[in-house]
Parts: sequence; structure tokens; C-alpha cells
Amino acid sequence: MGAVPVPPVPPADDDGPDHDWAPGELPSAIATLAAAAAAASAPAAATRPELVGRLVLLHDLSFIDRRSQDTRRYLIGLIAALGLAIALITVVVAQFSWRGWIQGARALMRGEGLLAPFAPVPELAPLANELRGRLRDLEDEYRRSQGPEAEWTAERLRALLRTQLSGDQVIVVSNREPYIHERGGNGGGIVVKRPASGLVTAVEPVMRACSGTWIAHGSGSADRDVVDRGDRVAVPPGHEDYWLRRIWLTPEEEQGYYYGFANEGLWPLCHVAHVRPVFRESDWEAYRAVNQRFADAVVAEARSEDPVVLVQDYHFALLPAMVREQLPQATILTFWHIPWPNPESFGICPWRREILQGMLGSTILGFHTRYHCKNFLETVDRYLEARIEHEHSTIAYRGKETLVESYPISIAWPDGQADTAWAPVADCRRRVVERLGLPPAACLAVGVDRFDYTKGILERLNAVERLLEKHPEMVGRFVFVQVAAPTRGALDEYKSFQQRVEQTAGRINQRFGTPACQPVHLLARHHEPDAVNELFRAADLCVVTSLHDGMNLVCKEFVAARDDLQGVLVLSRFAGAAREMPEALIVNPYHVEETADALHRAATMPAAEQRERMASLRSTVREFNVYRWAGRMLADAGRWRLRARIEARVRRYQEDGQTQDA
Ligand code: ADQ
Repeated sequence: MGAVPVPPVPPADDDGPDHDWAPGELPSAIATLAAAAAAASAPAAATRPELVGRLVLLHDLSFIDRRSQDTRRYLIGLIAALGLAIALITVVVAQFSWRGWIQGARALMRGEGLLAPFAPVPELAPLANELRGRLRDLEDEYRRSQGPEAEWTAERLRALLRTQLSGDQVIVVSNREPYIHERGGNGGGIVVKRPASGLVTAVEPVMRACSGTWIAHGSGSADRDVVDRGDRVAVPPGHEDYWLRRIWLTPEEEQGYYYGFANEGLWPLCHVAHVRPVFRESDWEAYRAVNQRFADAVVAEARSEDPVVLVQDYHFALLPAMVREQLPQATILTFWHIPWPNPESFGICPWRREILQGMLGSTILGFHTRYHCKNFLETVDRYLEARIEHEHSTIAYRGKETLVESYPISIAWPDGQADTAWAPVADCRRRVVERLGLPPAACLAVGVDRFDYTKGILERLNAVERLLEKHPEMVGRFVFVQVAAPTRGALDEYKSFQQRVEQTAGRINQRFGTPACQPVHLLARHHEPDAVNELFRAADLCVVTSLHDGMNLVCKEFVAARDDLQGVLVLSRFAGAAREMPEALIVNPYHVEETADALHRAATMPAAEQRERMASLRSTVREFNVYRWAGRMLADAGRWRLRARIEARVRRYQEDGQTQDA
């Protein structure tokens, strides 16, 4: 320990003035003794001469060092501990998020979406569902922005039903049933028939994909024999993918609702085929009553308050509002399979307002083309007090909103299994030639339709006649086979139409027929799909000359049947399909000369041109298939449901907030 420096004290001087230390001016000093600090001070009292001694106060300041060392150690320890804790947390979080990303990536690869691996606590489940929906929308948008959509398949549609509408019940309503049980098979047994109907062709694959319930009019002679106590039968026979619930109609109901209002009123009203619509009060009453019966059946079949209801066609214009009244939360998708006319044409219907009001019970209203949507929006604008948002194609009426959208219908593109089972084109050709007794080298044109005046069968025959007049070299070489499934035979208009077609065919055969070759073969009966397919594969050209058609599936079936890339399609410009299939020879069927020329061009088209046109048509129909039709509609329904649920929740929160404030 060194000496403590005592503060210098002025020497005692007699002459000099006494030096009084003011308080605070005490001399003092700090010195370090070894490692310790000490403070020394000499108070004023000790400096007085009269005083006998000097008092030195020594303070040990080493505690300051000790304290500061303690504090430093403590701080270093704290920082180290904090660092350790942060590092630990980072590692744990990184570990979890890495696992999450790995699982997320795996889930994405399985097509389950980003949030699938997280199992939310029950209270967060609705939120997670909403987030999933949002993510799916984003994924959808992203995919769309990346270019052409991935192909729609039955599997993709099933996946969409699983994700967008998971657990939601799907109910289809249509007049025509997809399977008809008839008595009178071989040995008097029951046979199952598939009706010739574009609607059934399109909706059946959807139902097979989603296993719901299809409600339809039971019209077969053995339909009652095969249903259970709830009037249900599982179909298709042998597969039983979904339930068919049958509704029984009395002959009077069928007459008024189906033959009367639907087919003598609405059908000609919506098709510009120059057949005058007939409107009877009694038909209208029956139409309303039957719509109500079907609506009640939907409600009875519903297992929840918000099923997805797919309403098919012009037989059920009133049903959407009737279902909406009993099931306000239901998602109702109405698809109108036939054209929608302009407001003036529609305006002649005495119940135009009621029909529009009924249809606006739908959540989504679908037509084949934008043009039909536009006609519908203009019709509502003309006859109802509704708010129309043209930009979003929505109609707000009596507090409910309806989306009006175009969904071009199509066929199920044959999967690998179906087309490998088909007989080769040459075999199909040989069989058809033998069966009909045709010259082997004949140029074979085919038409396949329901026997309906809108399909332009008469105009087509007139064009065949004109072709043979203009090109005599074609006589004995050109054969036209028309397959026509009888339809609505109870109506005079249809009976007389069939007679006119038969007369015209007879006249042409008389004019141009030879013992070896009849130019026209009219097969007025239903054919099974395999037989229709065989005919398409055997043909050189297919003729679709509808005077007006919502879409027309026959032309798409023909294209799908031609995996040899041969064959020419002659297609009416008045069929919705003409917008998607410009590679066909497009004709105005009212113009006989033009149609005859198109037949000639088709009959003489080089194989290379046929191949090019057919390849392009096939890629369109493959991409725009029926799964895309259904998928787009159901995806819109899914988004709509999500939006409705979020809005309902927000409303509930707001109401809860108001109650608490009160
Ligand atoms: P449809 O007027 O019935 O449909 P369409 O689209 O041509 O007309 O479909 C007819 C279906 O029945 C096709 O699948 C066809 O193969 C089949 N078919 C026709 N004649 C047949 C016969 N003789 N034997 C067996 N099968 C036969 C309505 C609208 C159309 C719309 C469809 C689907 O009028 O414009 O394309 O719905 O929305």
C-alpha cells in the first residue's frame, strides 16, 4: 500500500490572514493503494494552528471497483444467456417452419394446397377453411396467368368437388331422367335405356363424379318396379354411383307442364325457328304446380340447409325461386340449355315477369354463350325493376344477387380406355355399308338428331337434293343417312314435321335413287351410343344444320369419334357450337345453295385438309370438355358460397358487436 497523499495545507503565517476553508473547499485526494482506491481528506478543523492535531479521514473506495466488476459480470452473463435463449428459439422455429414447408411442399405436390398439413384447433377451423379457399383462388389465378389451363378430367372435377364443395350435397333437377326402365325386353324382362338428350349426355358424367341425387320425372313403363320406398334407384346399373329419385306425374300434369307450356310455349319462344309458341292458361297452371312438386322434392332430399342444387333447363324456370323460399342458404345453379331470345321476342309470353322472377331465385344462371347472357340481361332490364351490373354480369333483385355467366357445354372426351375399345374405322365403315346396303365406295354423310323441327333436318334434305341436282356425277355415289330419335310425338307440330321429312326423303329417293343406291336413308329410331359412334366413324362427313341451337353436342361427338383425323363437319352458324368450331364448314341452313356447295366441298376435300381441320377441332373439344363446363360452374359456385359464408360471419360479428355496445 503506498502513501496516501494528504492535501496540501497552506503554511501557518502570522502576518498572513488566517485562511478559513469555506465548506466544500476541504482539501481532498484520491489514491490507489495496491488495487484499492482510498479517499483522504483533511477537514478545516485540522488546519487551524491553534489545533493540536490533524485528522485524516480515509475512505475505502474499493467497493466501487468490486460493484462495477460484479455488474460487468452480471451483464456479460445476462447477454450470454439471452444470446443462448435466442439461438435456441431460432433453431426451434426454424426447425418447425422447415418441417412445415417440407410438408406444405409435399401437400402441394399431392394437390392438397398449402394449408393442408396444418390441423387447426377447432375454433380456428372456419378461418382456416376461408384461408384455404382464398389460397385456392390465388392458385387458380396463378395457374390461369401461367397460360393454358391444365386439362379438365373426371378426376380433376372430383378433386374440385372434394376441395371447393367438400361435404356439400349436390342435387340435380331435370325433367328427363338419365336412365329409363322399360318393360318388354327379350323374354318380357326389364331393359334400361339411355335417352337421346344433350342434357343427359352432359350432366351424367358430373353426377358420376360427385355421387349426389338426381331428381327427374319417372317416365319409363317399368320405372316404378325398380325404385325403393323413397322412389329411389341407384344408377348407373352395375356401377351405382349416384341416386335417381323419380317423381310421378299424372297424364294431365305431363300434358300441361311438359307438352303444353314447356314444349309448345317456351321451346318455340326461345328458338327462332319460326314456329309459333302456344300459351294456354291451363298449361301455365300445370307448369307452376309441377315446378312446386319438384321444388318440394329438392327440399325433402336436402340433408342440410345449404345444398348445391343444379337446375336443368326450361322445364323449371320457376323452381329456383321456389327452392330459395324454403332453403334461403342453398346455392342454386340453373343452366338454360336452349338459346335465350331478345327482349322483344320474349315479351310475347304472358307470364314473362313470373318466369324472370323464378329464374332470379338462382345464385348462378348459366347459358351456353355470352350472346344469350346479354339477351337475358336486356330482357330483365326491360321487364323488371332490377339493378344490373353489366361489368360483373350480375343482377340484384329483391335483395338477392344472381350471377349470369356463359358456360359452353360439351361432351366427356373419350379416355384412353374408351377409344382403344373402338373398332377400327375401316371395320365401322364395312359394317355400316353392309347393314344399310350401300355401295362400298359411297361418300357417306350422316346426321344424328332428335326428330325436332329446330334441328334443320328438312333444310339439310333440301341441300342434299340440290347437291345431286348440281352435281349429277354424285348420283349413285353420295349417300345421306339421317338418324332421328322420335321426340315429343304427342304434339301435332312434331307429327307433321316428321311427315314432311319422310315425304321429302321419299321425293329425293324417287328422283335420284337407283336400284343399287338410295341417296337418303331415314332411320327414325333411337340408337344406342355405340351405334351412333360406329356411324360417326364410318362417315365421310357429318351434317349439323340446326335452325337455332343452344350448343349442339352431335358435332362434338363426331369430332371425338374421329381419332383417324379424317371426316368433315358441316355446321350451322346458328348453333352455339359454331363459335368454338370455326374449322368446320360453317353454313346458313336457310340458304340451300350455300349448304349444297358446302356438302360438295366436304365430299371432295383432300385428306390433308381434312386432317388439319380435324386435328384443330379435336384439340378444341378435348380442352373445352364437359368437365370444364361443370368445373367452371362449380368453382364459381364454390367461390360464391365462400363469399356468402364470410359475409354472414361478418354480419354476425357486427350484430354481436352492436349487442355488446347496447
Ligand atoms: P338437344 O336438343 O337434345 O339438347 P344435342 O345437343 O344435339 O341436342 O344433343 C343430342 C344428344 O342426343 C346427343 O348426345 C346425340 O348423340 C343424342 N342423339 C340424338 N339423336 C339420337 C338418336 N337417334 N339415337 C341416339 N342418340 C341420339 C339440348 C339443346 C342443345 C344443347 C344440349 C346440351 O337443345 O343445344 O347442346 O341440350 O346442353
